[in-house]
Amino acid sequence: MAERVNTAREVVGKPLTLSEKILYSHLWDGAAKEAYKRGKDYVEFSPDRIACQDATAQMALLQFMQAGKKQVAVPTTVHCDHLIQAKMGAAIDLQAANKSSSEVFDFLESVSNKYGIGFWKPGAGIIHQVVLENYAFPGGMMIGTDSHTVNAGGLGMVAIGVGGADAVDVMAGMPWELKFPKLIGVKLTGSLSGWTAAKDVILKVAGILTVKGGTGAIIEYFGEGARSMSATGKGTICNMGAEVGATTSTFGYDESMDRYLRATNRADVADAANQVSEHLTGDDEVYENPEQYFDELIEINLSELKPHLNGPFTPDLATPISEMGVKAKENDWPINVDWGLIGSCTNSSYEDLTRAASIAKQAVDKKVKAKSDFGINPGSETIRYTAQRDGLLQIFEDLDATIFTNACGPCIGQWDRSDRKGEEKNTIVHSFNRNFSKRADGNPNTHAFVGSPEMVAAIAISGRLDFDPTRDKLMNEDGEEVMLDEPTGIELPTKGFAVEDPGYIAPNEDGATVEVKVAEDSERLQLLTPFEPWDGKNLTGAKLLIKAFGKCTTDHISMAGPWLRYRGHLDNISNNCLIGAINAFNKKTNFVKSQINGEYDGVPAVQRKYKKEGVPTVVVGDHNYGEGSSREHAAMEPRHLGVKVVLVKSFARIHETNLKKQGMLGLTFANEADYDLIQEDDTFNFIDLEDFAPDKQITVEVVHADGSKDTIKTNHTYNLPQIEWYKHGSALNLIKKQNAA
Ligand code: MIC
Ligand code: SF4
Repeated sequence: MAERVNTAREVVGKPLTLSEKILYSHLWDGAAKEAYKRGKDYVEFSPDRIACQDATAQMALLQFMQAGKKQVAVPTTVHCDHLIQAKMGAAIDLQAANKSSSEVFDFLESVSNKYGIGFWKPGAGIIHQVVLENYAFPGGMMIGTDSHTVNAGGLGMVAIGVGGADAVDVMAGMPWELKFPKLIGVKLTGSLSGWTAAKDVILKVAGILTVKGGTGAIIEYFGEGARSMSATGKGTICNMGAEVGATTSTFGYDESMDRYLRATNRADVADAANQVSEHLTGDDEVYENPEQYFDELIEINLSELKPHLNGPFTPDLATPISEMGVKAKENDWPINVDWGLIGSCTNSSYEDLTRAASIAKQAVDKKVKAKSDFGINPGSETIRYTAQRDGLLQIFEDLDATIFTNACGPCIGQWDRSDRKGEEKNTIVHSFNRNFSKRADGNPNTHAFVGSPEMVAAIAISGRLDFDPTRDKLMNEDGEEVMLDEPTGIELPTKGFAVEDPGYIAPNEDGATVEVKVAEDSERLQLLTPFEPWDGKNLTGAKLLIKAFGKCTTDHISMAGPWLRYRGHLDNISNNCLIGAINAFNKKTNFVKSQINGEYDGVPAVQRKYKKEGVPTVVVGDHNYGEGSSREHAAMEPRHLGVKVVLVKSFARIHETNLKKQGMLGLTFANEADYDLIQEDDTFNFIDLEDFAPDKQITVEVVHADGSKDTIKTNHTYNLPQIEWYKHGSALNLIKKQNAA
């Protein structure tokens, strides 16, 4: 590392940020030879490891199985966490999941066993907590098939969320490509105190940057405030960097990371890190004069930072607790809170549980009954076991909380909510990261607000969204007014972490004889058939499938919740294609006009008819199209159903790459206002696609129903190798061809 960092510093010709040190020391071609232009140059990297979760691993591994390799080329793990529904509590729910998803878990276990992949079984924990506890290390580079892979930035990694096809490249021993990111510096001064938590740092940053402000950038945190926070607190901040579109976020190596590594049985890693610690943080000059080295700089004084709640429906709508009452009234947000949920990869550490438990305990001691229901998802079996031993879970249970499985649960719509079934307007608060419409319970009228675990606990106890624990009193069972004291936390368990069965299964050394079975008639798994290559011609006569209005996240394009069932079966999951997107012409979801017969129907049905008739189609969208998840289903489904082009104002990073990998044409309006020209009965001709080349615009004739025509320009970001993916029909088709050669 020292050698590579020093060479990079010479080549770049100035002091380096931590992000640059990690990026330049992981170049595929070895030591740096040139300085890359941020936000411009595509660079090939060589990540140290890969992490996959059950909902995305199915498609990733189905693709890897086609690549013709015997073993994965870099250490890889699969984590079963998304497919477990929260309903009755951990014991019953886990059993139910093991039964209902056994086919998928067995598939993942056997593929992992065959190809040398470590397997974490259902109940072992949420991918990003398990990775932080076992695999993340300072100065490393990791990719993962989940957007919150970035959580590992809490241990000073550059960890990046990708689609499965990107992971397959690296599993197959090829480089991983990324546009060299821009760098946003966040200087943290002061220190956290009182009700303010690490979560509030990122809730504040989200308010500043908005859901797309971090696109194409790494956020690097530094300053005394950064050093004063725990490693898991740093993880929380990095985790939610995904919510501002950031490529990843990171922190320089410090004592909190040393402590965390030792507490998680990795003294060897801590010792090794201490030997090269100067390379595991930004150069002094950078942090002294950050404005000279970062593309953008934000400064936050932790001592002045107030606790926030973000939401509803978007994670960047930040409101300080003290202003919530007024704002909720203005916006008619329901004040009564039905549920307080603590968990998700972003806030399910031991420290998080202790801070929330310190509030819950006061409620018990001061005889205040919790007004809202309480649900807890511990981050890992290690955390759960330790929290149980230390009496933390009992405290929540004394408040009638339900302890759900160590898994994603309600965070991804795996929640059989007991209290409400319809579409009633209601409010929940949670310590998760995302709060898009319908996400937790499928109800479009559930107003979900994101806060720190301790704030969620306080609000759930009060039952009110406008409760400000620094000011407001609660009435206890004896009719006395009481106040909640500030939360207290324990960074790492004083008696150490403990666990009986962490839930890990190591792969066979030689997997050659392991058989992977996919039943022919399975409704959950389907072997892939390659996408058709491009015929090299201009695309003409393409019809508009849908013009999506406003926010169109991956949850709108390929919903999770009940649909997680079909993540391994491309044809079946395609029945959810774009069903959450709002049709700009009638403001309805899943209701679009077919130009074949003039009738309105659901998006998948209309598109399947176009496919049958051999009619190419186009999807049009707004800004930050494909925000949110890394799920490549959002790109594969339209591709499978015969959509040829996705034309939008702007893309979220992972989704744009996913489209390219799957052989789709992803374009952006050169002139944003041209979005307004698109009408319901439009036909599109891409008249110079034959000359598809890097940095060259593509011209589109938009022919309207009355015969009139607008000719518009569109941009794209394909480089030469990516154009090869397009030509071959997908990146995987190209890999297969190369491996066969
Ligand atoms: C999410 O938080 O949206 C998910 C579910 O973890 C996704 C991955 C998926 O869709 O399987 C993500 O963040 O990438
Ligand atoms: Fe799971 Fe939620 Fe984290 Fe995604 S954000 S990995 S669904 S806990």
